[in-house]
This record gives sequence, C-alpha cells and structure tokens, in this order.
Amino acid sequence: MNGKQLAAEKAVEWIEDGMVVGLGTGSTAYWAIQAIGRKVAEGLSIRAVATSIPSEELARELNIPLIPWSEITSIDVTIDGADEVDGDYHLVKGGGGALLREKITAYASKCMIVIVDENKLVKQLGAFGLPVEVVPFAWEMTAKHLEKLGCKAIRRSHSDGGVFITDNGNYIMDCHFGSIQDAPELEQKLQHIPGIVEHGLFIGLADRVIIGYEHGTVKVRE
Ligand code: ABF
Repeated sequence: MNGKQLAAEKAVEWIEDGMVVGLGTGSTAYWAIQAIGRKVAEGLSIRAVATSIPSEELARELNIPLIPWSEITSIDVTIDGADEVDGDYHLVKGGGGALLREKITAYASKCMIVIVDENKLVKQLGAFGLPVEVVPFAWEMTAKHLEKLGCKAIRRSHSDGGVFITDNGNYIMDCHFGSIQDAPELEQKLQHIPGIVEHGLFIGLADRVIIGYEHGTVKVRE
C-alpha cells in the first residue's frame, strides 16, 4: 500500500454502524470509498453523501447507500483528501475541482478527517495554486480582483483546451500566490469579492489529519 491508501484505510476505522458519512473526492478519497465499500459488503450499515459526481458514481458501483441532502440534518464523519496541509491544519483543497461541495460537506460534519500522504504536508500554504470557484458571468473581472490580492489567476481548462466546468456549472480560477503568508487573512479578503462562489482555503475545518508514509507507517494528528 502507498501512503494515500494507508491513510485512507486508517480513516475508515472511525466509521461505525448507523453513521451518515461524507465521501470525499480525489485519488486519496478514492481508497477510502473503496474501503467503505468493502465494509458495507461485510454488513456495515451507513448512509452517505458524496462531494462530487465521480465519488457519487463510485459509491453507487460499490453499493454504498446514498441519501439526499434533504434527509440529513448533519454528517457524522467526512473523509476527504487535500492538496496542502500546514501546521495549523489549514488546508488547500480543490485540485479536483470539487471544493464547493467538499466545503459544504466538511462544514456540515461533526468530524472531518483529512487523508493525505507525506507529500501534502507544507510549512506554508500556497505553492499549490489556490482553486477558487467563480460564476461564469464577468469571470474576467473577478479574475482581476483576485490578481489584486497578489496572485496570477488562471482559468482552469482540460488538457484538450476545453474550459473546466465544475459539477455546479461554474469555472475554477487557479490562483498562484507562490506562498500564502496569512491564510485566515486571505480567506477574509476572498469572502468579499463578488463572483466568487467558494475558495479552496479550508480554515479550521479539519478535525483529524491522517498521514500515510511510503515506508508503511501512518500518523494521526488530532
Ligand atoms: C480532494 O482531494 C481535493 O480537494 C483535493 O484537491 C484532492 C487531493 O487530491 P488527491 O487526493 O488526488 O491527491 O478533496
């Protein structure tokens, strides 16, 4: 098993019968959903919500019971990946383009477990372009407002050049700051720019961080 798989398998140990579970997005969350699928096949009784259409499709393939958001009042545990994790457990997420649904899910969760391999640990956020979801209307103007914060904002596109559209019909601006000195301060500034739907700074949302190492160990930080 690689670090991502180790972290994912460990995280699933916290899932118990009767829970409502948030299913993350990305290649690390993929392994958690696979592990949950195995436990469901062995009789674990849970209900789940997914943070993206691909994760929803994977859950259906694995017969993990999905429920509408209208039927839940909270989520017990969400397991999701991240692109960067700093020492304060602030995260950069959204490399997979699912940050809006991921943040809605994390915010509604009693416990959010972040699963990463060692490569995601950073001293300072920002080397990874901060994903920001914006509405298509006047996106170029929104990009200008983002760049005034000190980044290069690039609209995400697919390798074939087509514009990346989120599950919610919006664009992703990848904002290259180089380094983010004060993530909470940047979060406050982002909240005030009209046209931004959500951003990939997850401040104070991670309750537990599980790190898988290539040499086979797993660390849990509460
Ligand atoms: C998702 O996990 C995204 O927010 C984040 O970009 C991604 C991390 O990617 P991976 O787990 O594939 O390394 O939650």
